[in-house]
Amino acid sequence: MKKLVFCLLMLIGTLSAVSAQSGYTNPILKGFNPDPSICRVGNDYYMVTSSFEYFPGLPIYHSQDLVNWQQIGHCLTRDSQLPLHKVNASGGLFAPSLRYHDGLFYVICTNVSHGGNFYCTATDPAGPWGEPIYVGINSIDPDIFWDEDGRTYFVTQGDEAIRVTEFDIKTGTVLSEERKVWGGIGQRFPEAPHIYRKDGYYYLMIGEGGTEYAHSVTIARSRHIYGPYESCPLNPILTHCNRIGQGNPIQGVGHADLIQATDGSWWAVFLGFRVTQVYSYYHILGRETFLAPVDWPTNGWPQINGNGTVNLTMNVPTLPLKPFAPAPTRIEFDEDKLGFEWQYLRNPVRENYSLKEKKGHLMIKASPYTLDEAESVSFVSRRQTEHDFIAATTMTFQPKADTDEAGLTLIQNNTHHYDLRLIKKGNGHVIQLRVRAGSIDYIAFEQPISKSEVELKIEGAPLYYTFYYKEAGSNSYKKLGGMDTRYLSTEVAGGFTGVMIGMYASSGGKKTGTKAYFDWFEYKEGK
Ligand code: 6LW
Repeated sequence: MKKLVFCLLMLIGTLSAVSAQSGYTNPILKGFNPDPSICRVGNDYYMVTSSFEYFPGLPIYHSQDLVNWQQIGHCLTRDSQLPLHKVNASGGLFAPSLRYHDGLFYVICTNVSHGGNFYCTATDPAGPWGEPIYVGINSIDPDIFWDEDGRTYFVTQGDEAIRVTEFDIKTGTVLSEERKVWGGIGQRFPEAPHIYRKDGYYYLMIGEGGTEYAHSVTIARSRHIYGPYESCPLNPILTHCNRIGQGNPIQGVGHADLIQATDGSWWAVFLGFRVTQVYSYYHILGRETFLAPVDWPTNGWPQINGNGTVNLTMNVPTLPLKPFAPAPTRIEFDEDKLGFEWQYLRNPVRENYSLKEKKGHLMIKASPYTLDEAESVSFVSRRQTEHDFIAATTMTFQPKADTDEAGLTLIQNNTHHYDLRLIKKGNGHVIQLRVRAGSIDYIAFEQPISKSEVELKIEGAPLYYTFYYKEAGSNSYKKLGGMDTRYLSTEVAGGFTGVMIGMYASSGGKKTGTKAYFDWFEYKEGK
């Protein structure tokens, strides 16, 4: 009997631990992952973030607990879906919205450089997604709202106010005059609108203040889709641009989407950025995706995490956690495809890359374009996801011309990057750190090397990157030098993306076709 009671107590203990798990860490998507939008189908949650000039476009993530996420694909994987020819840094794809309706997933987005607003559908969010259907409305941040009477509305940003237009979801044809419905509480850039139907109201939630330090989320409601909308007395319902948010390492919170979980709880996903140091006003990782609980009384106004601010450590109950196995830190290039974490700049020239040409190696053929150009450079990259990290690779590169270069780069955009590269100098080779920060362009460090096979390593810390190299046959890394992180920050470089770590090869205007071979790549978070 005693045994039975003991077993029952153990069982109850285990069950309550599963259903009332407490706490998680923000951000939930680290590194360049802005403008999140979320939907739920049964117990599965899906999220999309924006991707600008990177290809493939619009990463799609999956979760069963809202805390742990795994990338399952991209929405736009074909050149026909995503033209990015000569797109400037932070051009291309702006904020998407992800919705599920009647058995179909919808992503609606804007290619600000080619074609404007469009949407695509898929039966499986992992893809394949259909060809874009373009909508002849000029704006950014579009969303689709399905009303209970079967009508569909195109909801979007406007210079003065959020605009709502009835449209045909099958063809993208606009069916009504556009109506300006709500201008927010008067901060700049009313954008990122989403409409939710709840308790007989249309709730219109938007981003205001612009996507920098004054960013916020505000909400209004109406009994009619076209308004008049009444502003929530608690607005803004999320911002760190106030006294409570002033010393928070997370800044710029805004651009949110709401989701109701399987257990009835409400949650917000939104963007924010982690500054390199509290009060430093520099951020390098780009805008990331955060999660906060939403308290939403019936017929009441929603409150995000109580007072509208969030933390890195969230001490709140969560859904039962379903973590994924951690991704491997080292890639040997043994597979015949790169994983979903890898991105090209603009539409890649496919023949410039191969995982088959030399077994277990990634081959990158030098393009005549350099990293300074808004072109299809020979380059493939992954996000910097933490301030503290180590990235390393072994590269074999035999430059033919003085303009040939290949290596590992930290890139915020084509005018702001640090290149740890191998080039030809006279009859020998050198390892250099080239710094490009706007019109500042110079070789910060240089060391001769005698081999064409070299290990390259970058160590990241909040304020400083340090660059190392190791010649084939040598036992230890040599330090080449270091550079402040801030010159790659969004505050210095501008734009909407974040620092990416890339392998690249360029022939600097000539057509040498020289190939670089990368044997493995390692990325580890932490000191
Ligand atoms: C996006 C706009 C914004 O379209 O920045 O944070 C723009 N908000 O809503 C680019 O991400």
